[in-house]
Amino acid sequence: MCDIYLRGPSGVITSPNYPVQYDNNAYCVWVITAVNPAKVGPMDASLRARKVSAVDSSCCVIKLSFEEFDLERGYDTLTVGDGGQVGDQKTVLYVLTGTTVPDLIVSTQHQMWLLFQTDSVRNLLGFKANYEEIDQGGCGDPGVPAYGRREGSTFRHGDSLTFECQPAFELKGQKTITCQKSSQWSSLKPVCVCKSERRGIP
Ligand SMILES: [Ca+2]
Repeated sequence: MCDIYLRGPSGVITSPNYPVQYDNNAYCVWVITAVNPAKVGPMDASLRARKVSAVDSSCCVIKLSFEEFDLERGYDTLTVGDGGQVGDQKTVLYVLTGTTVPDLIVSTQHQMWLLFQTDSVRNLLGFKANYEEIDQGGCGDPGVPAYGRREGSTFRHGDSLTFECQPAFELKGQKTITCQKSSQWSSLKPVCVCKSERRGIP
């Protein structure tokens, strides 16, 4: 009824009917597969050649981050697994239920599967999640703030990015963020706000 196969590099997954309540007796499957076989910079020509000649889908993993999560606790569940074998208990990463928005989930393989199951009574809003393929051992590109610039262009564990704003703007938030081992940035990227907004403040 809802078997959905998705490709990278990014996209959105929502429960059926979202943002309206999901149905009873739902059984929905998603499989996300990374498409980018060699996410390496132009400086790494030899690395690129090596990676392409290797198994071409082994480079990237899938990062899943939730925006909204609202399931009937204990009865309606979203199971997230590593790889493409939907329902394989050995590959289950998390069985999610309830109303707390889960933390970011990163697969270890180039595929991730999701299985949404509901029982025969009581429906809630469901969930909305974003997926993105990222280098294994990395956090993904957080982007550059509007009216700003960024130093650093690698997103692997331990890498840092430093942000700066154009002359008429000032930075709000963390100037430097670091990719943590959890594959999450230490902080959200900062924003650049117009300095004139602060005029009149002593
Ligand atoms: Ca239910």
